[in-house]
Amino acid sequence: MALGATACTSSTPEAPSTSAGSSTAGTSSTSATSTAVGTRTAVPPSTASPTASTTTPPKTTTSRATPPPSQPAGPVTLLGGLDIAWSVAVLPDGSALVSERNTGRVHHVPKPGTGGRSTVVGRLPIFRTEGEGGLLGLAVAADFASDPVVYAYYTTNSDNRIAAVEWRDGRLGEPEVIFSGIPSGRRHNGGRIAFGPDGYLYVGTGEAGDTGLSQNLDSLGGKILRITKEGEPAPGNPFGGSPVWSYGHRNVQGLAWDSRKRLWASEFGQNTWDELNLIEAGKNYGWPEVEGREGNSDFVDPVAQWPTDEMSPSGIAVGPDGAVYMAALRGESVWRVPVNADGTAGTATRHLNRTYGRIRDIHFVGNRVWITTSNNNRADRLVSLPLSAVGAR
Ligand SMILES: [Ca+2]
Repeated sequence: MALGATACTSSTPEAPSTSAGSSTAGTSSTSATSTAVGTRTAVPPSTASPTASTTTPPKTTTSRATPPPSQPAGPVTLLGGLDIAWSVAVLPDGSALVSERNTGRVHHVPKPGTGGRSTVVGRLPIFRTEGEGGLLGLAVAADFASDPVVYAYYTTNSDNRIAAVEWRDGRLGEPEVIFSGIPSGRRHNGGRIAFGPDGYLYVGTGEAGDTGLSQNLDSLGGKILRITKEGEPAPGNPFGGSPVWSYGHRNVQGLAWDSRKRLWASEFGQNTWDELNLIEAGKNYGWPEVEGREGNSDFVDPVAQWPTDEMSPSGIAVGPDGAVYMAALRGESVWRVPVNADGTAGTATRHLNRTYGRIRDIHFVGNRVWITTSNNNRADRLVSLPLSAVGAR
């Protein structure tokens, strides 16, 4: 009975509306914390994690050593009870904002260990229907401390758009739309936004189910865009005064830069291959002409690819070890992908397999890794894990 009504995109449903079987999977490893629905759920799961016992070496020397602050070694649910935890933006003070796709709410999560409690600090005016739209990406620029503005990507009844929202006195102000007209649909709304090392805002969009948009340079759909904080095409973009940075994408929900300032992007495939791409200005990544590696010189092949049932990638992050980490929805995992100076990838490894259900976003924060889940039924959460949980070093 699943998905019978929509013919065009069969096997990689990004929306978890039919994932009833997985909706309880996310409670397996930290079930002790998941009952504390709502906001403040930082319960130390002292016995919940198999990794916890390896991180505290025995002290056999002097007794004057001061123990480290009470940062639990294992998984910690920082925020629970969410209805699709789509995106995390970490603020300079170590606190974070979390977007809740299906409600439009933005939650503020205090820096772990400070004892504060999470609060709802704003709500974007989304138009929510069945499907993948809603409040999607959040981003803050590197100069947030002096210019405290939060950028949010969300779906209305006519488009996807980006608003700048002032952050003042611990609240979000009124959203000011800076960029609009990104195609929207039941599926393939893109939605990841992130500031690059050049200070410009990069935007991953989707073709909204109209595959012809991806190769059309006059459409904002199926692209990675690069714009200023004011929503103008960034200077130096490859197509004159266009915001388009790269094209031939199907649905981009992951953007991250490595230490060489290279941009990596995840991409949902249709029936065969999900992709990790190394993005260069003006290049064509193939959709819908090709999916995965084709060796066609008209298009840029992905650096790595996976069968769609193992991956369906949303957020990505570069770890402290320089590898690219990909949050997998359908694959219900985090994939670690070592990447090389020449732009090739080593052997990918799979972590957290079916531990938390569908994983939407990933960030490295201090010496921890944070993930969000995307299982519906108000069971979604932000979880902090030790680096070892995803194979990071
Ligand atoms: Ca491609």
